[in-house]
Amino acid sequence: MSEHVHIAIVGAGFSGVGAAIRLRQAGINDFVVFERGEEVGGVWRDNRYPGCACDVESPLYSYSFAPNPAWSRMFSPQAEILDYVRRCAGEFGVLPHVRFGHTIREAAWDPVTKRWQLSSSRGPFTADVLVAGMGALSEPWVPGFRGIERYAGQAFHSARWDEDAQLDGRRVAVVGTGASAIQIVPRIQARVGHLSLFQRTAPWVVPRKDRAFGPLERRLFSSVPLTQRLMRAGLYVRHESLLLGFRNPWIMRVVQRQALRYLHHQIKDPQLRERLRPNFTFGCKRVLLSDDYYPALAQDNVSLVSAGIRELVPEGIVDTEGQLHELDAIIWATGFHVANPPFAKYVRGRSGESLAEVWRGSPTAHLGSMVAGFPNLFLLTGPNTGLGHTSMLLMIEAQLELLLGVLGEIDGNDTATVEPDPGVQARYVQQIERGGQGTVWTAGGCASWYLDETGRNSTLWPWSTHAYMRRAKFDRGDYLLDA
Ligand code: N01
Repeated sequence: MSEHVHIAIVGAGFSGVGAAIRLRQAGINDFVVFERGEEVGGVWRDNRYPGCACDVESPLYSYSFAPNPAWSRMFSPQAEILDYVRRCAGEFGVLPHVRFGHTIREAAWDPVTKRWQLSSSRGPFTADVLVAGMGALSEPWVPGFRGIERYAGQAFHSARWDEDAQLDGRRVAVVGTGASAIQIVPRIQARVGHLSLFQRTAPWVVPRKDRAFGPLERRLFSSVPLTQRLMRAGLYVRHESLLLGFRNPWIMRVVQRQALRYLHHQIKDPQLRERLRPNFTFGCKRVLLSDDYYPALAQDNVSLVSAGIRELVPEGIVDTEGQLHELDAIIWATGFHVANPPFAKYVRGRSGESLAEVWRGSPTAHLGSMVAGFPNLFLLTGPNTGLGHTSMLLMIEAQLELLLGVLGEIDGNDTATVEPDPGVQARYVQQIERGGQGTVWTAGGCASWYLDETGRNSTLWPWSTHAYMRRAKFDRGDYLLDA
């Protein structure tokens, strides 16, 4: 016998916890949150590498309905963000709804009962509505290098940091130079014996301009909440104004000059500087914020390896120039399965096809949230809801309002199923496609994880978050409704 729940939310990260909070605030309590881990927090629970912090300012990287006057810094560290999600889950009454240690392995729509059949690691469930809050950056990805299984030393992914790893005084490689790597490198450089940083593409790096919030400021945030709301509004406007450059790459040339000056200022060795000089337009890949990345690379115990990786051998990594880098540990800072999320393989719609089969490597969804042929499935942080310029929490909250609209239709009008009209979805996807043309993400001359295997941007929302908030409203006429 399957246990039936009205709404099944999968994942207790920022989006899943946010969904649970908004449901409770709307008076909906018939829901369960399935979480594979043993605590809430999603990526902020899983990413525990040294230096892990948010690269969006905390007053903006937080729920609008739960300001946190206690943030210690502008860019808070991972532990504080995790603590914030935990506290929100507790204070808003979400925890009693969470089933920890429940991994959803399959979800199939049953057209006869009009329910989702869920197979979990702890037994079967059925649900009227399935809300996927698994996140876009939750499945670590390690390239399948030749010989990877033969390597005899320690190796782990940045998002699965090995607390017992012996790094002090050892020969360590970091592979990758994305947002994770540039936070890790400065924190381990002084501890390790030698650090080899494998760089395939030099990223754009700009100063982080972090600062602590003093006790006075924090007291002001808690006694006059308007002050923190004003700060959030200011940050919101500043980030949205960056969009002008992302949408008009020529503007980025000005910013590029500043970033190159920063590189010049921090790296004195002209040869190293040249190898750290990016060869694509600023903003095409995620811009990295760091004050200590370049200085760490200039230290004597660091080598920047810009040759590719040919294979792994028991002793270490052999690069494409044939040089063997002997290693005690490898840290894969190589990113995540984004356009091909593993969950897409196990969510099956009305025809029995999985999302992966329908998407064929290029995900699409109406308003980034619902997919034709997959009734009552709602994807949080779905296709084209990602951002390259501001806080994801803004998109998540806008999606949650849309979710409440869908649930209002189901619960208020005795509608059994809601799914987007395929024609409406196709037109929406075309608009997104057109909106992305000419932006730095598609025209900036880089290969980023924003683009899928077909070269399409299936990840980012190409306009302002305000435009998405306006757009993501439930409009009955756009959906096929079934009683
Ligand atoms: O992963 P990435 P990440 N050989 O995919 C390299 C968020 N985040 O974990 O640039 C050699 O960005 C790859 O090289 P290239 C944030 O949204 C946020 O760092 O493709 N190298 C790249 O350098 C971010 O964007 C925070 O040429 C290979 C790196 O691995 C997202 O997570 C902090 C390779 C992967 O970079 C992912 O960041 C951290 C190969 N075969 C992360 N394959 C915050 O502060 C890949 N690489 C909020």
